[in-house]
Amino acid sequence: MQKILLATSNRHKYLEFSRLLYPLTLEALPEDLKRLLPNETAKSYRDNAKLKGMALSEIYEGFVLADDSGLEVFSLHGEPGIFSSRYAGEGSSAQENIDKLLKNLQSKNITDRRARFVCALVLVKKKKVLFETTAFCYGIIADRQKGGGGFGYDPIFIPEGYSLTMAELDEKQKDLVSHRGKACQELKAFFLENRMEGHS
Ligand code: ITT
Repeated sequence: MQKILLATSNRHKYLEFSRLLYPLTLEALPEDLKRLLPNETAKSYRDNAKLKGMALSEIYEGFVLADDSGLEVFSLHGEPGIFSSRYAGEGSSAQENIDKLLKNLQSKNITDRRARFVCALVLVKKKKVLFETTAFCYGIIADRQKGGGGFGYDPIFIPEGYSLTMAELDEKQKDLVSHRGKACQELKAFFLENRMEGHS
């Protein structure tokens, strides 16, 4: 089976994708190639994922996998959305983003806390998109943050059917319900259906 280059600078995403796509082998983006990741200037998750996948496909012959993901709060008109990683400003930390979101909901007295995680996934080879999908994980925003697992907004997101935040679930539970987990199930099926190990 050929290796797949993962077009992300986010170590947490790399670790999640690696366990979700096992036994496919993922290659982390080497430090010196991270500068090739383009700015996310598109208006949709899908187009941002494509930007990342295509950019790395310029210099990598094999499969390139890219995703763009985010959290959407319905009562905030989909915020933080495609700006999830920089909600509190360029270079903001996960904690600063969480604080901004909770403060926003509180200051606007918002009681409808329904939200969803989104993951748009794109598989590219030789600058051609071979597969793409978008998957969701629905839930609500907790009143306060809890748990030390996961990353990003996990400490404030309670998936539908659970009373714990994503950061309180163990990895297996998160993978079963997460947006990224669902997108990866579809990608694995695509690899199987198309016997991609022989593809060149
Ligand atoms: P790359 O662009 O290099 O892949 P990134 O972290 O900026 O790294 P995204 O543009 O896809 O990746 O932004 C996703 C942000 O959405 C991420 O930084 C988190 O804030 C949030 N997010 C996405 N998936 C999440 C998850 O499973 N749990 C918690 N937060 C998540």
